[in-house]
Amino acid sequence: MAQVKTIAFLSTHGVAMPSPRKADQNAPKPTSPTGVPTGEPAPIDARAQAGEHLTTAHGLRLPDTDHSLTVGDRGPTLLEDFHLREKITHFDHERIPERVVHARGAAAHGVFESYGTAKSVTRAQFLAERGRQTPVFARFSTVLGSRGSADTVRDTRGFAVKFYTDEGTFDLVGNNIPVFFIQDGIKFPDIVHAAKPQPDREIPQAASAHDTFWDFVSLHTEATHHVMWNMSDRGIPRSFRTMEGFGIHTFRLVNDAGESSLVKFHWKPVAGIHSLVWEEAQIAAGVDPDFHRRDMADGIEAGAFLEWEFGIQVMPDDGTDSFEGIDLLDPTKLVPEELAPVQLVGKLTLNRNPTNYFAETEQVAFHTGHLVPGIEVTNDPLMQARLFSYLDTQLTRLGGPNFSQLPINRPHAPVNDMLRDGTHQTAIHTGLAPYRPNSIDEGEPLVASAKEGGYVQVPRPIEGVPVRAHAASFDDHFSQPTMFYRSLTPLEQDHIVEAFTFELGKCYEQAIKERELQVLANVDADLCAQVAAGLGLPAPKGAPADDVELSEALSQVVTEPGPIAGRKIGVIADAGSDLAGIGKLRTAAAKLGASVLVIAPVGGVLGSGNRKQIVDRTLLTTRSVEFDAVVVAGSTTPTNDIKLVTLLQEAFRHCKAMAAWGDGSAILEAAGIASDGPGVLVGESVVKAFTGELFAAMGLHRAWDRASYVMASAVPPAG
Ligand code: HDE
Repeated sequence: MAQVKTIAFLSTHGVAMPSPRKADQNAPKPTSPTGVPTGEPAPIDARAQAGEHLTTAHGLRLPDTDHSLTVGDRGPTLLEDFHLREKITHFDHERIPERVVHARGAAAHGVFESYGTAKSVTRAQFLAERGRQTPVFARFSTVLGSRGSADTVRDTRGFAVKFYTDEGTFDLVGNNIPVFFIQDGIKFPDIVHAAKPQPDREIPQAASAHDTFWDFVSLHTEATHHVMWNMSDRGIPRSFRTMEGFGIHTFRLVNDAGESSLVKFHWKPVAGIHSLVWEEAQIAAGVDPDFHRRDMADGIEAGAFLEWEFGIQVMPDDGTDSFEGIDLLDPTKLVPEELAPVQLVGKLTLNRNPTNYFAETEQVAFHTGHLVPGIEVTNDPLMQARLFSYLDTQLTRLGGPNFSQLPINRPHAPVNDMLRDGTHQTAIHTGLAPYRPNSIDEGEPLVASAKEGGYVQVPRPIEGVPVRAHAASFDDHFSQPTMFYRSLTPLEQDHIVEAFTFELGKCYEQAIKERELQVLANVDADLCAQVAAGLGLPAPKGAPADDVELSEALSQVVTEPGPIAGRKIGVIADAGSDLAGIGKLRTAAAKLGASVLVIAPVGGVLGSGNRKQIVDRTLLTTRSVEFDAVVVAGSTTPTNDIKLVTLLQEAFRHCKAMAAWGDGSAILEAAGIASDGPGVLVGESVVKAFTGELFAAMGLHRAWDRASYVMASAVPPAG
């Protein structure tokens, strides 16, 4: 609901009175700067929003904030205007440096509930104890773009989760792709410099389709596996709720008995894995750059929470750091689920939107070194470098070493750290002895043994001479990319071909295209031949592996309908439409957590009384990309508005569920969409069979029978 701004009320004497305080001006629940609840409200309001009058930052009441102090009403401004200078100075410093990578993000609060099934492998309480609930904050991001870039660009997505456990904060800072570009953290600046906009003109924004990216990855073949995932449908997710998440690195879990196992972490979306199609992603980037963050915020607001099951693949910690011939320390390799099934250990539900983007989403500080007893790292050289980086970057971004005192970063476990002073210190520490050993505080704070919850690493012998080298097993850059490509359905393979052809087609340097074709030749000859044909270049010969084991789990195409919570149905209607039918559709969809948005020629309200329908979108304010299904309501008057024809044709071309009831089918036909076409449903009226069929089609994500139309380069059906 739009908020009406009341500047001031007039008292009965016509004197301006302060407006009543709004609920969101109340102070947050009081906690100490280190996160410990302080019980009764603090005497001083922590949010500096106390009192009814506008003040300076130092509490001086202000008579006016709309006029600078000037000499006469047409004269120069006085330097003496301390209010003007304070207001502008604060404003000038409102921004902090954006993240070097993952700058564009959106986040939500939620809860993690443990199934207790990981107890045999870890002593981490938030995983081991069945039914235990842990508050979480999850931030999703793109990697390459700036803070203001579009959501639906082709890119890897960050999937970072902060668990505020009673034993300390655990951060799982992962991605939606299970492998990484590089095997050693020392190369991270290289890949990021190559992938970010080119330094001369700073273009392209948030895109890998440019020479420097392809220059680097074609020379640096360990990136091939990640690039294959990026060029697949995984690079353009439909929404955050339909992304898988991965911890990527191998972690070490340790149980109560001190036994350790090696694990890979997985987030399995309850809504299923679902992606955009490329043309849809491109259109959405223009018409709604906030596509993903809007989807998450709207869904949470509507009660369609985002859900994932948390899973682990468990491998023996037998000292070899490898499993079935796969080097577990190499972050460019995954472990196929057929070899080590994902065991589900808990559920994540995101159910609350942040209150303030800056205070929460922008200031949240993740760190791979935020670990809890029972979860340890391995010698993966990428992980090892991250352990340094994430603490270091916060010093610049958040301006000093006290960022753990910001509300979003405060641990929920009690903190007694003896860290003192520093920029932006907000705690008023008491006592005289922030040092150990001491006698003044009788030796406190005490250190904790493993039994008392102390973080004691499992013993692991390390020996060797310092070298700048990797194990020979790191040299296999191609067998898993080949496995990935060949494990997908032909449809998904087509999308990869198109993505490579698009990206390389945007490069200027011929030598770079040719070198990347050589890389593809070592992944799969057909893939290489098709991309080469699209580029108009000869296909080089390579030596792809011909004996790779395939992994069906890598495909995201489903044959059984999944849930449709959070999905959107666009209904084309006007004042004469069967409004009662729309109401029925809305009720049926709402039961499954999906929403109906009415699209009419002009805004306002259709009908009145019980049948009334509010117009959510007009043909001017929406495009088909916003919807998972498009339905034409019965008795809607046909129109030759080109925007409607475009909307219907795009929805058809993007393989969305489409339907019409009553004579609404004539409007589909007029747009060139046959009522008996693949994935097109027509019915007499909105009855259970009609909605059931529509929801099942949406649960399949796409009507892939129309797959040939998805290719942006293919021609849509003639009218
Ligand atoms: Fe990051 N990464 N990264 N990264 N990363 C950052 O930390 C870095 C890596 C990932 O929503 C930065 O707080 C280095 C792998 C996510 O706030 C920075 C290396 C994976 C996020 C940084 C890596 C990631 C970041 C930027 C190589 C997947 C967003 C601001 C050693 C497992 C977290 C910040 C959020 C953020 C550095 C490698 C994922 C600069 C040096 C591998 C999801 O510190």
